[in-house]
Amino acid sequence: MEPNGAIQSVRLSSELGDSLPVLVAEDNPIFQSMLKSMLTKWGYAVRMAHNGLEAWEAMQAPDAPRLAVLDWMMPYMDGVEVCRRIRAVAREPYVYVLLLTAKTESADLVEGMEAGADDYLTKPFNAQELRVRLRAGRRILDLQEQLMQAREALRVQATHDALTSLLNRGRVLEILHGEIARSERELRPLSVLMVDLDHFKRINDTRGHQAGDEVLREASRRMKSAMREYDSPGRYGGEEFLIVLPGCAARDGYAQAERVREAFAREPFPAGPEPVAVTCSIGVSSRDVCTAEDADSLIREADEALYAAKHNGRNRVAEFARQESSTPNSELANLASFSRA
Ligand code: GH3
Ligand code: MG
Ligand code: MG
Ligand code: MG
Repeated sequence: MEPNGAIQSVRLSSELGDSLPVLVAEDNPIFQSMLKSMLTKWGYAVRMAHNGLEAWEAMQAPDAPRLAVLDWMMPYMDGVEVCRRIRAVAREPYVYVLLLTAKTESADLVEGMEAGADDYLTKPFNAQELRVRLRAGRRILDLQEQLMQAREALRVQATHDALTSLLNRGRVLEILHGEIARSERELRPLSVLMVDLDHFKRINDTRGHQAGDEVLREASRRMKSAMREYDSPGRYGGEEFLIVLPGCAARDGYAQAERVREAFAREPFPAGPEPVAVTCSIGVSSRDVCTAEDADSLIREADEALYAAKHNGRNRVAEFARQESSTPNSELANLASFSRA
């Protein structure tokens, strides 16, 4: 299942108070203790690396600091090389790198900046200058985080349905195509469910559109909680949902559909002042192994099975039974409809 509509918020460095972690890489013990005491006094959470290799290892950790102060000359690996490696992996969120250097030749500085350093300071440096430059770095990190949040919000908007927070039609179809390709490649089965609420129009007509929306949201919650983590339920149309079940052959697909049907029928839905009984009908189609062109036929078969479930009285699951020798007119006869209601 994809992350749902909830947008994960990234904390801005300014919101972390003064406890922003910073990696300090420095081989000279005098500079080590000086940097540590200054940065700690300014409120940073200092992680000290004593050479370039230690620094690079620290920066590969999943919780690596996003602010790094790297001495240029260090044993095993110099600061410029650490910086180059940080940029090469292009991790997100961005790491802001400040180089400390005793070198003053401008050619050297060009090398450092070209390796991807954001800023540099020549030793011996003025403490207040280091302080404000680190603050400038934090501002860049904050801007980058805000950008990432905005991008993530857009991604969620583009792939999710605003009412139910389920995947939208475009995204669930994309996932279906992806899972068909995977089924073909890994010789794994795949099932697809088409779920349609029964007599939903009546709920709108008797309870009003808002209550109808509330039912759709609750329906989505119940579907999700009846799913496994890697299943993908999506809103296909108004009160129709397409669910992609990777690794499920016909029998498992059917069982999964039954779980959804039961999750609806088990207890009434909240819908305004009075709860309302809501049921759904589900069509199932499956492949033991897919071929590339199966997307349309899987959906068409699930649709036809759904039609049979409606036709046979609703609140039931029907699976499309494929027969190799079926004639065009016998498709409905091929629909095995089972009632568990
Ligand atoms: P059946 O059992 O045959 O499926 O009957 P039905 O009433 O569910 O089917 P029908 O297609 O006649 O009606 C579907 C209704 O779903 C009509 C439409 O107004 C309603 N609907 C579609 N999208 C939304 C929505 O976002 N919110 C609400 N409240 N209603 C919606
Ligand atoms: Mg050094
Ligand atoms: Mg309906
Ligand atoms: Mg419908």
